[in-house]
Amino acid sequence: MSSNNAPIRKDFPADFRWGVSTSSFQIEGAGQEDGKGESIWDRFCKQPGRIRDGSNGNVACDHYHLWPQDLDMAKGLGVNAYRFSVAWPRILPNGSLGRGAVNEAGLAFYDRLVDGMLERGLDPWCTLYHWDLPQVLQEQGGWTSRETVAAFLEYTDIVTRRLGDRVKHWITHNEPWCSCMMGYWENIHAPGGTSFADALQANHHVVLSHGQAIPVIRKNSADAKVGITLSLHPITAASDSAEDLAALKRHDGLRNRWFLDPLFGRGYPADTLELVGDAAPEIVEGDLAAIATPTDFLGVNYYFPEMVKDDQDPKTGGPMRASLVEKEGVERTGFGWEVSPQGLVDLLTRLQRDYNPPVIQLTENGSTFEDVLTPDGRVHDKERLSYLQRHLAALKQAIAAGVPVKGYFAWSLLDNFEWAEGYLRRFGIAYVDYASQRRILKDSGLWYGRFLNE
Ligand code: IFM
Repeated sequence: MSSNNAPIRKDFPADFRWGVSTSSFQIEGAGQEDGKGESIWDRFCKQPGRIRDGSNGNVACDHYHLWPQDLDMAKGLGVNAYRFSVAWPRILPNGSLGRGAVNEAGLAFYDRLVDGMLERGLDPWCTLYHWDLPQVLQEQGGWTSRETVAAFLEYTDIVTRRLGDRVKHWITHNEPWCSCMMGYWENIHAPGGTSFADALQANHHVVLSHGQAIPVIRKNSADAKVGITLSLHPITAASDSAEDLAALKRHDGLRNRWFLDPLFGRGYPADTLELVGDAAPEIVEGDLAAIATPTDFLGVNYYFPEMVKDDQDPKTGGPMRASLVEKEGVERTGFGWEVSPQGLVDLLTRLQRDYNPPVIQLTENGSTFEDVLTPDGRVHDKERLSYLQRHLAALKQAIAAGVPVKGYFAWSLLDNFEWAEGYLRRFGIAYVDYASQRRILKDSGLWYGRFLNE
């Protein structure tokens, strides 16, 4: 899309939220500072071969110290909302009160950060869990243990008591698929496991902790809006054959419905439960009702669509007996993810049709490409710019079709620690020169700023 037919801000409702999205472990650094405890990602990074470039989050973007300039940059862009997450091990280095005291210095950091946002006219959107579980809790099973739910509620109570007067948007969890499936089953993320049953049990506890945290947040943060963020994918079948269409339904069951159905009060999808068999999570009476506690919004992170075909070989087809098909000739990001603005329209309209959430917030959307800092001191990231423009055009289309999307948060403000990929992937609309910690708005960031200030 040329910038001539790029969307303009006035195409969107006047009260639309425009934001940037970040997370604690990916940008903060200060890995051992001010009493912070070890997280599962600190531990994971120490295991040889886990992180592609052998890096860790010890320094990252040094946002722990450079946050004033990062917030200045966000303000300069013209966003009115800023999404960040709290690092649990900064608040409870020992995971829970039973094991040790609250770390005042950790709370004080988020006090400063939130005050800094408010001073700059940025509405703070706080994610409570963006994957950095205290390592001590992992030692008792991490999210596979029901005790971690209790610890999360304690942590939520502490954070929302402290920040709840100023933070009015809370996201309990970011992308349970990634923290549970990629962490406990696919062996890609911390803590690094290979058990499907563990992943499903961990996920059950994650969504249970979400539901049980909602009243705690509401108690401590008057008039707060509370939600959860899921990574969701529009899925198509490789052909119209009955087999591939059935594979689509099975894959969608685990990828999307497994999360959406219980949150929207339908329990786990029966067809998927049957397929997971003995790996199904242990569910205690009352859990499903807690998980379905009404929220104010559904947070959606959209990156790419998927195509699947029938595959009855358990080695390649997995428990859903479906495998991914690489589409040929499609545009892809540096990660190899398909670029599909239409996928965003398809996903959002499907969510509205099948689940009818009161409000959807697009809490992440972005892309990684090989960025080059050129001699003119700029990063001419024309692919990311085009990605951003076309996804905003798609968003406009979805809103026109009646989907209640009320906010868009670009992932991410800064290049950062991209989990198992280390610093090899740059998602920022601002380039980070890690050696000097200089930030340089890329062309995509400069355009986002112009778009917001039009
Ligand atoms: O960097 C991640 C983020 O932490 C969660 N959502 C997807 C992003 C890109 O992979």
